[in-house]
Amino acid sequence: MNKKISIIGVPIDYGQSRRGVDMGPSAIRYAGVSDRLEKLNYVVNDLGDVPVTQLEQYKKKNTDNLNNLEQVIEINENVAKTVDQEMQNDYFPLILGGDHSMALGTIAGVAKHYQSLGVIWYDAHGDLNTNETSPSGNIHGMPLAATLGIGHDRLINIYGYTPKVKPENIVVIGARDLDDGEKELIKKENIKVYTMHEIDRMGMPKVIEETISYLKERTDGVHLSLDLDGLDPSEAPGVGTPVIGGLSYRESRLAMEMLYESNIVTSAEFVEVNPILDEKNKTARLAVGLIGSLFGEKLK
Ligand code: HAR
Ligand code: MN
Ligand code: MN
Ligand code: MN
Repeated sequence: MNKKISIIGVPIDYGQSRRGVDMGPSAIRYAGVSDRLEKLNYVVNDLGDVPVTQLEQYKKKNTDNLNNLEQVIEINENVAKTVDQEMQNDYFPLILGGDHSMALGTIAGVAKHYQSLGVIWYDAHGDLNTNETSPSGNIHGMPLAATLGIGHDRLINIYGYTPKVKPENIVVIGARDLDDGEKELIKKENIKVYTMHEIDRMGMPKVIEETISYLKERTDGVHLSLDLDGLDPSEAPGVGTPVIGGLSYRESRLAMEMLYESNIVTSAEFVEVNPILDEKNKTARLAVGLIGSLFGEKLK
């Protein structure tokens, strides 16, 4: 693994409707992410946060069913540029969120650096809606579709190019709350999805083994996008859209450990940590535990 890491905070909450997720990057820093990585002998460069204007009177619906579109676009152009620059300087970008709409920017910045980027989407949700299929108009439910070039023009063209990722290069893990439009898109584009049903039947080790060999065959870099709501809310309560029946911390940690051993992950983001909804910063601490294991922390 690249021994130089840039931490980039994205305190965005415009992609959804719950207050407090903009404090996610602070909560993860407070839970000790830098120390944890320095103990593993990484050089850690915390760049602080990408600028996000906090308007308390926000929540603007637009006529295209895209809430807070202008803010989401502006912030993500900056995210893309920052991620791109850090990669040019040979740092591994570790991005902390913030709601999942930030993946529009992270993947825009990352994908330029590869011929065929792979994406692991670890999430209770597919985030495969478009403004036409979204039940909420919340952009955090749309970034994965947008990276495929599917959805509203403004969203798909962030950082000036589209598409960013091919549908066969995506693996979704942990899905258990998919909207009808998302299910149709999964079928149409033949996207590889391990729902909780498959994970229960196969077990996490097999799911991750398959994911690794599937992505190794077709990609030259892999971005991990981990939404903390992929975990079960009994363990990770600090998220805006909890869905019961999720992954345990242990399973998730094992997944990260196996990804570390495989050496395929080239960028990562940990998103949707909402300290206002959390219990004693538990969810941020879980995020830090998962980050530690992704970067090679051993239990003995
Ligand atoms: N699918 C629903 C929507 O589009 C809920 C999306 C919730 N998304 C996240 N990110 N928390 O995974 O509104
Ligand atoms: Mn705010
Ligand atoms: Mn998500
Ligand atoms: Mn989610």
